[in-house]
Amino acid sequence: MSDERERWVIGDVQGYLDALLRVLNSVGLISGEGAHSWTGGRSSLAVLGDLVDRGPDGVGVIELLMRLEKEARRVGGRVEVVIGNHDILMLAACRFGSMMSNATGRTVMEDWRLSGGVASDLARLTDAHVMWLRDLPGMRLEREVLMVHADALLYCEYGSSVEEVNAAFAAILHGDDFAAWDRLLDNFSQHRAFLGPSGCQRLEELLATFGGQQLVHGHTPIARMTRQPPEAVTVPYEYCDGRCINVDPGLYLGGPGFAYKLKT
Ligand SMILES: [Mn+2]
Repeated sequence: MSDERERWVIGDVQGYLDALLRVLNSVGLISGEGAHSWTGGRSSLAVLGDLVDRGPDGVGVIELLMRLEKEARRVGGRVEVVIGNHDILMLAACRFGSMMSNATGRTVMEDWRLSGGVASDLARLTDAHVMWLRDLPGMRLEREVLMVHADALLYCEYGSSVEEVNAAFAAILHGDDFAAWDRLLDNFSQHRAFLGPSGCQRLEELLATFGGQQLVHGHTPIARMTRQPPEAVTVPYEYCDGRCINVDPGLYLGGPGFAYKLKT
């Protein structure tokens, strides 16, 4: 078991449990056949949301992370997950499936299916999975690294500190205000907020608001930003002078996946 304290980040898993297992194995955070237990010691793993949809085994991803979270905690390590729009959309499909979205004009269930919702995930979703998902924060800040799912400014609409945003997310995800769920999902349709002529300025404003010297995000496949072939994406995409780091491997586009070790 590793005794070093390393900090690892993994982007959008999207139901590709096999890829997640392969990547975690390759960096020594898990090992073993079948059981795949935590061997990361006191290291930490952050997973940046969109655990489900598109890939075949979203619930398998949730169950693995729930278990590794406990195993890591027992030995002084940590597994920390932030929530992504696909996770919220699956929860919404489970809870408000027949409601009509104001933003899309379709039922939530139709929106979820069109976004790659996997019927067997919804069928296997238990109360324990739902409770775990709706308690996930929207943002994390640790040792000058701000971690979120989306390269979007939506977080600013929910508060001006990490704690405020996470409390606002929790209030929505624990509540019955469908319009607030619908608005939250619609807000996640933004991508690429930190690219383009004012992108780095927007990044500086986000970091000034929430803290941190660096933002790590997923949500927009790296291949879509860099126009690389998806299967060639094996490292994060760093932009804004290394202050912004995209870790979305684009697994559903054919990316092999990777884990990123934070330098700090
Ligand atoms: Mn996303």
